[in-house]
Amino acid sequence: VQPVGEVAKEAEAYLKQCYVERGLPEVFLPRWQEVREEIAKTGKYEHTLDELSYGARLAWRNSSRCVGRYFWQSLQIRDMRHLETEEEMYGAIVDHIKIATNKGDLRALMTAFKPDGRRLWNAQLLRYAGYKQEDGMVLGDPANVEFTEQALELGWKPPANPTPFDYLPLVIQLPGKEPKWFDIPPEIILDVKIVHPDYEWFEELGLKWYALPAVCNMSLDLGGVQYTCTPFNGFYMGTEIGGRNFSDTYRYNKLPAIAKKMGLDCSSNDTLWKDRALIELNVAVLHSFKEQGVRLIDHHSMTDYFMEFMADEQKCQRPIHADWGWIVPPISGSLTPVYPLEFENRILKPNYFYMSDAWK
Ligand code: HEM
Ligand code: NRG
Repeated sequence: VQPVGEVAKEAEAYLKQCYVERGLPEVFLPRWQEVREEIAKTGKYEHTLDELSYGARLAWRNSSRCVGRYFWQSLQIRDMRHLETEEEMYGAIVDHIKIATNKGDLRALMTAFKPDGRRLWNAQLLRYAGYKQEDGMVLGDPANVEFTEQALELGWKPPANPTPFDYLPLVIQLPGKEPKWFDIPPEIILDVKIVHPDYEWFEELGLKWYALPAVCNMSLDLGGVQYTCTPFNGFYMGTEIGGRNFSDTYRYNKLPAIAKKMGLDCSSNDTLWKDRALIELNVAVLHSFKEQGVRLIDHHSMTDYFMEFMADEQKCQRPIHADWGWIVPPISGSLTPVYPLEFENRILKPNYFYMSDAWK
């Protein structure tokens, strides 16, 4: 809980930006008057839906690690601040998944729940379980081992025959209460089988990935209010899946298997077998999403858009803040126009911030 003076300061700064930036300066003073009185009386205040919506978009625009910010104005917000129970929230999240997935024509969406400290324990709405096995190996996604263990402790039961791609349950926790878990109805989840345009053997790797990247472990810090439960999504850039999730040695680690199938000489680094396998894996990801009618973007197009985002911001005389190591894609970085740029990485508010794991 922040001191009242802090809340008031942040509220004033945000409301000013919210109204002045949109050419409504005359709204600012009366609104700020009202909010100031509310904060003096109760220590807090509520955003209008318009303030919440614009704030969520600004927080995206300020996310210096996000290369997708060209689309910041397209974010839609569902106001679910009136919901109380875990069951109601579960229903709203199921709706979020359906609306955002939109049968493959993904749309950028956020669902905002009451900012009272409630949490989703998940890192994303959709993610695959990671089961630590007796030999120390992991079945599934090693990134989710800890969360999977938490879900098991809460009584979630994995399928009778665990696979590398079992969807984890949603874990919802209200302030001061025990968390509750809920299985996501499989029929609302859209996923994409990974095949290669030229290599028929590729599908024997048995890879698939979900369409909807929906982050839900970050807090929207807006005008002195912490929205700790605001799942948001856009759509994937192909390299997130092909350049990291499937290829990192500490994730699905698929490059050795792909290189072997390609018949590459893996005995030495300088045959570039990893690099060649990595490219074909990324070709397969882009091809599969496109063929199965699911929106995603390649890293060349996305970084071109990022240059346009920078130009748009310059036109509005706003500084651009970015985190180079996150903006440059994890493959073929030097082929993209962002590679030679230098950025200042300042963290403006509103923004999305990491929270500590809810179970710690
Ligand atoms: C990070 C792309 C939409 C906020 C990222 C990353 C990529 C990306 C590639 C780096 C992820 C990583 O390396 O793990 C996109 C694309 C979008 C999109 C293609 C499509 C519209 C959004 C939306 C929001 C958002 C809708 C919020 C409203 C963020 C934030 C990060 C991020 C906060 C940093 C996450 C972290 O620090 O872990 N984005 N994004 N993005 N994006 Fe976006
Ligand atoms: N790299 C993560 C997802 C992080 C966010 N990426 C987005 N966000 N595209 C992964 O699952 O691979 N988004 O809101 O669209």
